[in-house]
Amino acid sequence: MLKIAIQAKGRLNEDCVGLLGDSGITISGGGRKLMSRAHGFPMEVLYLRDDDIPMAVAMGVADIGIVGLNEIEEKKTDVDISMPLGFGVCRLSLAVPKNADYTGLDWFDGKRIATSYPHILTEFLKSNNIHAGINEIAGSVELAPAIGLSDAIFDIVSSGGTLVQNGLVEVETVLQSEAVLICNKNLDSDKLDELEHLKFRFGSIIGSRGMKYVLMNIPQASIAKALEVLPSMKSPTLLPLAAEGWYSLHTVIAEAELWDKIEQLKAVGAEDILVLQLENIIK
Ligand code: PRT
Ligand code: ZN
Repeated sequence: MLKIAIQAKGRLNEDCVGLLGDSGITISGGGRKLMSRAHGFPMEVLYLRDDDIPMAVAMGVADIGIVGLNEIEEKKTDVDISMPLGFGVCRLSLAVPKNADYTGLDWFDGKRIATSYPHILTEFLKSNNIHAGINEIAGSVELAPAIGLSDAIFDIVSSGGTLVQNGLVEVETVLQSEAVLICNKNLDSDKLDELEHLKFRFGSIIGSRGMKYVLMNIPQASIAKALEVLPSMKSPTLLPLAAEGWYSLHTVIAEAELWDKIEQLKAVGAEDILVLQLENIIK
């Protein structure tokens, strides 16, 4: 039976539990226990701090885990990355005080940079031939320049709000990160098989996120024009209506382009357009 390590509490916990839940896998007890049994899939869930998940998976304490790519890159743990999961999206960036006369990477030469990600930063500085001091601190990195602990910071940025609040500006992005599914490198064939089943469920859920199922009535004469507008997995479904010369057209549209497409479809003659929540795309 697979054992999955997820963050006990923190930013990734809710999305992990959400992804499992959408995949038909519920867990009882939540983060209050160290371990619990999943329902809907033969799996045990281990709740850990995110920092400990890469090592736990590398050592086989857990077979698989969900953690930010930033943690994997920092710890250089020997695990396989199975799939990106589309949540926990952030970046690791260098930021300087907003009044600094930043001219380019050379600015960092001889400066001190505070971070919780010393290994990623060391590699980046080395590959760019920059000689800067690194102050490793565990938390509240963004406060370091204001209290004189460093000249700049290297930290996780998501909306950028924290940098603005602390009078800092992002000047270089070093790593794009998101939550990833990781696995131990020596899983036996039974566990690899179970992992494939799990990845299939995750893939269906992730692929359907942000997609809408759209139905509309359309006169036969407009179908060719509508098909030019529509993206679709293969080709949209067309069903004849009882009314002569009319069809019901069904398709899937990404949320980001939904209103654009709807306007174009209306312009070519589509009517009675229904937009439905899409739960799952199983390919
Ligand atoms: O207790 P535990 O050790 O498990 O958790 P933690 O406190 O170490 O980590 P946690 O829960 O804060 O973050 C877990 C993971 O979420 C990180 O490793 C990233 O992969 C991911 N993630 C996504 C983020 C953010 N977005 C994020 N915005 N992690 C941290 N932040 C912090 C960042 O450090 C900074 O202080 O949010 C602030 C910046 O946010 P913005 O939106 O103001 O730019
Ligand atoms: Zn942590």
